[in-house]
Amino acid sequence: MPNPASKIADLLRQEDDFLVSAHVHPDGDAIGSTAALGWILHSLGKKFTLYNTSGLPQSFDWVSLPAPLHRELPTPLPAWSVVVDCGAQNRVGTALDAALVPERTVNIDHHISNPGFGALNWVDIDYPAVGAMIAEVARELGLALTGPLGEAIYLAVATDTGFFTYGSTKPKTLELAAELYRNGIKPGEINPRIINQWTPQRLELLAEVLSTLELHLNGEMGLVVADLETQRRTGTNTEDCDGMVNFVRQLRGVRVSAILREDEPEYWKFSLRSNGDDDIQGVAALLGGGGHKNAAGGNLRGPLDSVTQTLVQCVGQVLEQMRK
Ligand SMILES: [Mn+2]
Repeated sequence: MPNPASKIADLLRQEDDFLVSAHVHPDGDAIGSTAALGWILHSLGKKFTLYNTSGLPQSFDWVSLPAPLHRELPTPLPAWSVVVDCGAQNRVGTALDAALVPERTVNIDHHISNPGFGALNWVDIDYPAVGAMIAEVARELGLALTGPLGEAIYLAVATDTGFFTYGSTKPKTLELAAELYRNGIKPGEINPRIINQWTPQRLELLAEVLSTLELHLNGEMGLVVADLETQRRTGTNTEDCDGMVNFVRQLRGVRVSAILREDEPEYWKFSLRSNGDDDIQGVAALLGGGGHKNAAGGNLRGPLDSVTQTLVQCVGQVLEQMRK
């Protein structure tokens, strides 16, 4: 597609009445991209609704939004839906998944699994964050990346790149960060605001989760578990488990780190992390999930023992293939 950012910019300019949604249990890229698109539409004087069935996580309550983030779908559905950071259509949640009209959907994403479920699809895995793609759309529209728009884009890009440490970080990513810094973003203010959002309960959960560490595959895979009982005991929820898998990645010799998070009795969300050339997107795909080369996940059903076995087996299989 010739310059997809300008196609999307044209559509935003020409049409009116948009729904903006990212994936359920939104992370920094999802919230940042939603907010950034909202600010773009606000600048264009468009009618729009920001939507996420999970609502705004407490850790993002400081993010400046041009309109409230609704948990309920508006009826009727706005003329256009812009879906961001969703590798599959059902990532928007059941209500919007059922209501989405493909012919009136714009799909902006950076997941390799994305099948292109919209009328206008911009899927590019070279972007480290959807927020960086939204920045291109803003540029096409002649909007400066300043104020709340700049902040939203910074939130998206900083969080999805692990504060510019992951392999997805490109010279272009750092150039965007430099532009945002020049435009007024203060790293000493915004980074602590993004990072330092933990509750004592969450820290207690982390301690318990890390104590479940098991090493598999001759120490090349580290696995921790956050079961429902531990979440209940510490007064935390699934959202509080976010990012814990990264601590396991820090173990010397570990190539793949994993967390099994119990969302419903014996229904587990697995998240995998790796570094460099260790591509674990294939592991997730084997198990019906998706993601990126170094960060992927999916769901598994069953007792912990068998779910663990399945996951370890698949990781082992993929690591073995990479040795060949
Ligand atoms: Mn993302």
